[in-house]
Amino acid sequence: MIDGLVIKGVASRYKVDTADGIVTSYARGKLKIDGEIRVGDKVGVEKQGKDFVIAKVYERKNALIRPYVANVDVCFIVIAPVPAPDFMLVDKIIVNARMNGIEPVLLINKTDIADESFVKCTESDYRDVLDVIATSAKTKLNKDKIFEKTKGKTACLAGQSAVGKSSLLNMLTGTESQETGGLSKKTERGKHTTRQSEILVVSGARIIDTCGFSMLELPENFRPQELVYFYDEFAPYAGKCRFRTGCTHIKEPDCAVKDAVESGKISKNRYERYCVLYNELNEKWRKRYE
Ligand SMILES: Nc1nc2c(ncn2[C@@H]2O[C@H](COP(=O)(O)OP(=O)(O)OP(=O)(O)O)[C@@H](O)[C@H]2O)c(=O)[nH]1
Ligand SMILES: [Mg+2]
Ligand SMILES: [Zn+2]
Repeated sequence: MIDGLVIKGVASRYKVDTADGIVTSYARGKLKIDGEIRVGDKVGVEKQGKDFVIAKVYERKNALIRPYVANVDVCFIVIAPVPAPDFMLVDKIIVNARMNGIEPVLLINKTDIADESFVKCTESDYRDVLDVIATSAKTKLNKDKIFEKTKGKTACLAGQSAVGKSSLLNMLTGTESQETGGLSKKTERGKHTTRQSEILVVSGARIIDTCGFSMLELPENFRPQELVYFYDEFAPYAGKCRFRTGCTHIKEPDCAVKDAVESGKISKNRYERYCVLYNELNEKWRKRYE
């Protein structure tokens, strides 16, 4: 058996990068049934006739459902002025990444066609939340900063269709290896150009191009009270609420988080979306357990 890394998968055929080069491997019966092989998985392959088969999937350090990848260190959340960003989606990706021990980083792409205020407002909303990098696949703005975040690591790109994930990868690799697509004129939505995740190696980093998505759910068993643990910018205030660790920062009196929102220390937009997400989770939890 030789070990390798799954760099792409189409149906049940996988490209596996091994010490002997990239080989095409098929999933063995049970693994195929489980459908449990993802791009980013470390696997063992065995030669079987002309082909290779994946005989083993090694334990993962983490795994995401959207994008469907394993063993990543950094998740670049890509937004652009067009298609219009869904910041609720951004906030959910941040929670999902942090739950899995993955560092989220926000990339504001297409700055070449963005209003200055769009970039400024987004940077200000997310300033104390995560690293924000303004970039453009066209002008290559801050290409170095993106590289700095990926050195020696595995990173995935995540976000809506047509925000420019594949274009950014082409910028980073200096090639045109990734197919890119436009926006549908009628709906101003993406065309879902990328259909499979794929790992590319760029200056000592592994970066995964992924399929765009616009829907994301938090796990079924997510406790609403735990949502706040993934809002790093609330942390400096949370201990000062009247109900300390018991405060959800929604309706409680003498809430230091709400005060910080009022005085502009915490982004109002982020806080309002937190409330919406909390209420959604709460509703689901009640239906399920009461
Ligand atoms: N002006 C401008 N256009 C860009 C930039 N980056 C990407 N685009 C355009 O945006 C469109 C979508 O780009 P893609 O790279 O295919 O987007 P994607 O996020 O990979 O989309 P999916 O694969 O569908 O998820 C293409 O027409 C690109 O040329 C940019 O920085 N500036
Ligand atoms: Mg793409
Ligand atoms: Zn509070």
